[in-house]
Amino acid sequence: MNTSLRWDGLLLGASLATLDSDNGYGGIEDGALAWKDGVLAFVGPRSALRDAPEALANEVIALDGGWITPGLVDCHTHVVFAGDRAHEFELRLQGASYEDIARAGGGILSTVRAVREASEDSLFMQSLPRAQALLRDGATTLEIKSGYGLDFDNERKMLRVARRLGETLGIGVRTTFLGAHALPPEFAGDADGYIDAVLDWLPLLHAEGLVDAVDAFCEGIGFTPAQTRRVFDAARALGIPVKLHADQLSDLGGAALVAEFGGLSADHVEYTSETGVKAMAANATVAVLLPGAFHCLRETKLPPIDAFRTHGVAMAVATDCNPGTAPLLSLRQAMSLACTHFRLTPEEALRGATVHAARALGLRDRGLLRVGLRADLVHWRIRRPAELCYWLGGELAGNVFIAGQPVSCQIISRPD
Ligand code: DI6
Ligand code: FE
Repeated sequence: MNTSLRWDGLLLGASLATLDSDNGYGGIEDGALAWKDGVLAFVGPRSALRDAPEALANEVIALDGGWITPGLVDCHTHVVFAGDRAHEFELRLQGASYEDIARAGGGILSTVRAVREASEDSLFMQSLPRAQALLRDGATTLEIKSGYGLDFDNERKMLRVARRLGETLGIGVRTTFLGAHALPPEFAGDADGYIDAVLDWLPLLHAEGLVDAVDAFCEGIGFTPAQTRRVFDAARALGIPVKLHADQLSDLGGAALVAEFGGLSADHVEYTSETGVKAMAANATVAVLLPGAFHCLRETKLPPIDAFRTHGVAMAVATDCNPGTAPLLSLRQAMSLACTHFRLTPEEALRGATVHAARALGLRDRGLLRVGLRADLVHWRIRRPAELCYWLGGELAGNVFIAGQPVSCQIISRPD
């Protein structure tokens, strides 16, 4: 065959969990998977190949067992931040609550101070190892939020660092503007005035290509539903999709609110009511489960998993990687926690970190192994897919490809 017509790469010798079925893993034993120009060109059993592998592809990679899944999609992270909050972890162990610490000026605002002090390069260098850790455990697409700058320059700095992480590592990055995350000290007592400022920044950041979606923290210690609605109205006017930190610590009706705006996702959703679940179902809003935050805060209120199942709300699983409530550097670990705490099946957890996570970001070109979609994939050294959720820690990911390119997970110690 003319070499220019041949596939760029062909993987053989592993089973495939395509997830390209309504239920089950979409499993294919002794599979073959090929791509050209970064896009999947063949997904099926090896026996269906029409010619000898070497005749079909410029590069043939023979694997020795294991499973190939779509690249994982971490659809909710705050991976760009400076400093850490290990001290708050110790305070919580002594009995302080997350809200107590936030009200005393710690919490999100202590990370805001650290981010404002950090140069853009320093913020990048502090965030890079975290993004690399997520990638090493199979996440080929990351959503990254702002929300620790809380002024124009520092929100912009965070979003620029998020973009730079994507360019440096070759991973897919979707940026989310979370200006309405907490009230900065310069606006103390004037949350509505702060929302005015957020609404001024949004079009400017969007014009710079830094905003793929808009989020807010709708909570007693965050912003009210009325303030959230103002942010969403502004996003809608600019044609930017919305998502929401909804019903994490109390039920303010956040899930129904974001669903009303046709939002991509309602995230956390521990306190979401049946009304909220129905509104999400009616608007195809994905429930993003964040069991890392649930675990670290030792929460007991479970998200309404059965209601999500009954009403057909797609459930995604993400790390929420952040310095306060979820210092979690593995999406696989989040999948495991989703099984243990929320009783997801390992299959639901894998769908949650692939197909449904892609939907929570509005991405239709990834999340499944299907001809025509991006060749984002991970080869795992496992005997069965449930092992992805079964092992706590460890290094299960072997080869990782993003758009058909092999990914190097080497630690980068300097920028560029
Ligand atoms: N909910 C969360 O889980 C993160 N933000 C939010 O609104 C936590 C952010 C933090 O504590 O730094
Ligand atoms: Fe979050």
